[in-house]
Amino acid sequence: MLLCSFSASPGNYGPGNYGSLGEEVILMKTKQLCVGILYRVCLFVTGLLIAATMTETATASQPPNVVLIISDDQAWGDYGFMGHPHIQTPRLDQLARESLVFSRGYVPSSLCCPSLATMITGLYPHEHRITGNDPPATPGVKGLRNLLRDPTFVAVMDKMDDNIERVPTLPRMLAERGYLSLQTGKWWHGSYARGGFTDGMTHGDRARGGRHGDAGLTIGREGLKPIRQFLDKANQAGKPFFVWYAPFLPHQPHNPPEWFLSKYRDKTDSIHVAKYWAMCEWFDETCGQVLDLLEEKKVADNTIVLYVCDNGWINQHDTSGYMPRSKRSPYDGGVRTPIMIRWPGHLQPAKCEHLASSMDLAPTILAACGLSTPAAMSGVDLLDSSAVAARERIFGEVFTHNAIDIDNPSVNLKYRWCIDGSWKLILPNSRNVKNGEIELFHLTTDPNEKHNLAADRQEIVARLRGHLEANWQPE
Ligand SMILES: [Ca+2]
Repeated sequence: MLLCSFSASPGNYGPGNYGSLGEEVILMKTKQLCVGILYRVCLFVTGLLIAATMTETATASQPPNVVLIISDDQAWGDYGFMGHPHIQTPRLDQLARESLVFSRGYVPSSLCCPSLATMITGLYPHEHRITGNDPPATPGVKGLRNLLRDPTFVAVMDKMDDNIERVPTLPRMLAERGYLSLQTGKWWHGSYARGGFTDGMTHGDRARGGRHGDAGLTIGREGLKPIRQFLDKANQAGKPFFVWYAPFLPHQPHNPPEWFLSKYRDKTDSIHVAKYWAMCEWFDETCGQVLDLLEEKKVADNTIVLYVCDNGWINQHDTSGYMPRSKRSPYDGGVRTPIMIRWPGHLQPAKCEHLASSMDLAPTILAACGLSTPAAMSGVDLLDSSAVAARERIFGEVFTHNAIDIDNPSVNLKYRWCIDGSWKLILPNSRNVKNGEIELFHLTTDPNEKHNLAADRQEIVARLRGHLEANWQPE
């Protein structure tokens, strides 16, 4: 526009600027020539500007790609950016500097299968009905290896897996906007296709070890080739993509490469703890490799990266196992996780102290990708700051590891919990927790949940209990 205005100005070519007729004629011809050239230049530049505008519009209307990074069995504080004194997570620290970080993030359920099912559906376990990792064991058949060969057990597994086809999932919903979706890592519901992914690693064949990821569990531990190939495929197809990156990390087996383990051997007197810490750094390295891949393929600027962990893990001192107040428990060691969202050009990096839940991931992704959120999803769009600030409480529910009844979540329930501001209520279900007691903690002053205030603050117990009953009343 500036060039056009300049070339249309008559002052530069006015006759009063020249001394003789001959000169004037020459100058007039020169002027006409110049005007002609400038006119063409103008048209060319205008064309370029229109083309550039159209390109911008096309880019703006191109839905963003989505990468969901899911840690497996890692406590909420076990990152550099969350303040751990020894564990080094340089790549996730960098992601945190570039992201909207919810340091008070939670998952409703502190066990892998129901937790992941919540992320991909935006539903509570009592809603998607996937409450445990496995169905009830067949009487008389002992050991998972034998159970996976038992036709009765496998038939019940398949029936339990049907639940994922009964509910909307992110890949199925994103497909409505033309997305290609890739499953890598953990996946509990048979083939990746049952969740609506267009591409994936997990075959789900029980005869070949299908249970919680099979071939998918090599991702990260053995490189990222399937993701690299998928990004090329999406690029060639000209389609937006969704990547589910749920590696078997830092999950057991805790067998970190020696170059990581050597950094932690002298940081603790427990080799088991040192190995877990090294696993956290190994996982961090693979997250960095995923982010590098986005840069290499030049898609990072139009890709939303979300981060969450499926459940906590506090390693025991004397063995490679978890402490009671971590995985499978309703305590923060089991259900709390940082949640991060990076979206270059759309989201200012910041730290948010409001509550967040993995229930929010699906609504957040759908909104960012221009899709409406099904009414059944009760989470909020985490990019809607007013909705985040307005929410007063979040809920969770913890079930038995093996479902007792695959059709009725109430039968499998162990605990419900609610966080309202700084207060956290844990309500045991007497059906599956013998001699359990109601617990109330003030997380701000008692982050390790050591001081049960339920007896002293019964009015708060009653209030939070009312909220829990309003959210879900088990049978
Ligand atoms: Ca897990």
